[in-house]
Amino acid sequence: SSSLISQGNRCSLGREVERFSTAAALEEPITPPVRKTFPTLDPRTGEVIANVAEGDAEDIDRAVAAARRAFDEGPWPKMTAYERSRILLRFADLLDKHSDDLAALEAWNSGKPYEQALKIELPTVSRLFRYYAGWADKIHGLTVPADGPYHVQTLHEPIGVAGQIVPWNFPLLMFAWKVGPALATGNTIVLKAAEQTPLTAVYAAKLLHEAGLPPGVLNIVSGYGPTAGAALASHMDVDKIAFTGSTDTGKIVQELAAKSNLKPVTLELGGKSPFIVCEDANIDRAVELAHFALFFNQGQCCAAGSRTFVHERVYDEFVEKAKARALRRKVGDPFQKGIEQGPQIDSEQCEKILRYIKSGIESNATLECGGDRIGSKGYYIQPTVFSNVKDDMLIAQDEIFGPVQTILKFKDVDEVIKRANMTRYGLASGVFTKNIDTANKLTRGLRAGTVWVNCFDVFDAAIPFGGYKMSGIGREKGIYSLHNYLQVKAVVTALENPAW
Ligand code: TXE
Repeated sequence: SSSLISQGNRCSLGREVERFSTAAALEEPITPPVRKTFPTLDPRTGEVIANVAEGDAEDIDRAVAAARRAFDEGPWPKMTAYERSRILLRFADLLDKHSDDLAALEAWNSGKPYEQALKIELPTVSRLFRYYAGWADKIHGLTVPADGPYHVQTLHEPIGVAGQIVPWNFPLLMFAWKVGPALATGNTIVLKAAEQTPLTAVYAAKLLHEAGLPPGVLNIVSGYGPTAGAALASHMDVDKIAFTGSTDTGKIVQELAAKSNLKPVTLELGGKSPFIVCEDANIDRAVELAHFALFFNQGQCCAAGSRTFVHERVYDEFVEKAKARALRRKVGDPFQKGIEQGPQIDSEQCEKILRYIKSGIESNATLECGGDRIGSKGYYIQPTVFSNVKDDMLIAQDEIFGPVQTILKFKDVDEVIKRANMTRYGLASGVFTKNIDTANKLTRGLRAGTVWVNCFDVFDAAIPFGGYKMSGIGREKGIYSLHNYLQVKAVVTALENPAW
């Protein structure tokens, strides 16, 4: 990986990716003909890392046909669950072995700090696959006590060919959240990587192949949303679609699924999560966690604590310290040691964030620090803090998806519950208090898929994650995620000849 890190533009891995990345990836030697390519960029500079196969509807057709064959005829669904489990365990070991290369590729393609990718994300990814390997042979049906002389049982069967569409903010982690439960339950997959970050999914698919995954079980398509993504969501031979991305695109995906074959849909969408600091909280710790909750991953987190509500008694102290912390944040080349924040993913996101900052200034929120782009090369943005933010400002309502903290003031718990819930989103929330009654009131009152109390962004493999309201449908991770990829079949057997 040192060569990966030091070479700005191209490396042997880049060229390899050029050859490999395309549809039907695991069918004989992973290389269907490449008809078109598109460049994938380094967000530090905007320069080309590699040209990647551009899969379109035709490639999706071929990938789905491969997945269909692997499901209907292949060894995969017939394998024992223990064998499937062992493949996932071998894959997890390979992920650990290659974590250096994968982290470097992830940082290079997405701009996230290399140390973050290596020390936080890669271990989380291999842990996730071990977690799902553990589930593979523990999926039970029920025996059902029905009226009459019948023996009734339920079989939990794989759903078939799963279509999966993932975003660019955590390319490998989202790969794991999607692929882990689908494979553990015996499905086959066509996964469309985000157009900004196709590289690590292709690398990981190669490792799964090496771990013993049979041909056709996992097919990676690199390509754009309206072409490859839409073709997958509307495909008649795809049995289920899982999507992570924006709420607007989530609506399109659900519509395409409904208009084609009514395939079931799970969606993990945007958020505007409250982070609530009560008057009794340890302020220094709350400031640090609120900072982490918003700025982690360049602010590009669906769960980001993007509305920081602070009790009026500690508000001024909090704002001052939050500003000081943001000013201390180390922004720079993600491959440099100690860097906390790299560039945003691309120019489109960079421009979007700058427009929101402008809107915050225009609506008279107080710009405490930041507010500008850093340099003209790459997509770096200053850590930005707004205070005196009001509920109806755009910066308090929309998902900015960047390093912009907005701090609001509140007076009492009932009021903050009401205001925290005044959003179309309901993905996550954070609560900071030492008072058990306040904590209980908030955890029951907040309409969000996760409430973190005195912590934030705890993403254990066993903890379910997903949204209320327009933040999504269904849950990923944990036991709940398995049901997204299983069908229930009721088998009813007469115990004796019925009278009729
Ligand atoms: O998202 P899209 P974009 C939010 C965040 C961000 C905004 C826009 O606020 O600023 O979304 O980002 C595929 N049919 N999140 O434009 O479009 C696309 O190719 C099928 C939050 O990148 O949702 C990619 O693979 N698929 C989010 C994936 O959808 C389509 C993470 C996500 O892209 C498609 C990312 C179509 N018509 C952005 N159009 C989170 N929840 O974490 C696009 N895609």
